[in-house]
Amino acid sequence: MEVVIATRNLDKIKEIKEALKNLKIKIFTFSDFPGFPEIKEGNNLKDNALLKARTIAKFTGKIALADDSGLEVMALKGAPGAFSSRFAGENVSYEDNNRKLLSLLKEVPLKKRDAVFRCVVAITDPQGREEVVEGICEGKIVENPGGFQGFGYDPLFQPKDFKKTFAQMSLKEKNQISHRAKALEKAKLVLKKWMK
Ligand code: ITT
Repeated sequence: MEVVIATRNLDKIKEIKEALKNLKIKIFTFSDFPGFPEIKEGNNLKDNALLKARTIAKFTGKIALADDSGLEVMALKGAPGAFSSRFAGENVSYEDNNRKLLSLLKEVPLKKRDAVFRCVVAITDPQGREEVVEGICEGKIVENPGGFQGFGYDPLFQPKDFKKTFAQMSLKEKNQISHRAKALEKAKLVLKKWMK
């Protein structure tokens, strides 16, 4: 079975490849397909994931797996959510987004800094078969960035029942508990079913 990961985000690709490594599938990425489309996203994780997967399945003629994910901060009424990659503006760095988040939470005490990482994964094939699965990881936003692993908001996110941030965990550790890992566990079941 052949599956294309419908993203240009190298950090996501790394985590997705690691999570799917013991499935018997051949994984393709954007670098295998010149002209891989850029997809304009909206404000809803499920719609975005489906749009990315559909577009890439159509473009490549293969099964596509797309991830749309975001961080929902309770004290900010669920922001940045689907706007997580664009929180500080278009084409900003992870650091710009982290700086904005910390500055908005400056006056908020630790016990009110609850947050949820959410990941929606859509799997589609060129014939129009589609499945959508979701994973979440609860935690809080720390007051000072910690760690250098991972990507995005990882230095600011401390999962529940852990004393370190995602950025202080190895890829293997993060991939046991993260929102993406949980969604991909379900996605694996879908792919196994489609293999039959
Ligand atoms: P694609 O659309 O090409 O998949 P993207 O980076 O634009 O790439 P999203 O629209 O899904 O992807 O935005 C996800 C953003 O949410 C990402 O850029 C990070 O800022 C944040 N994010 C998602 N998962 C994360 C994780 O595991 N750790 C840290 N930040 C994460």
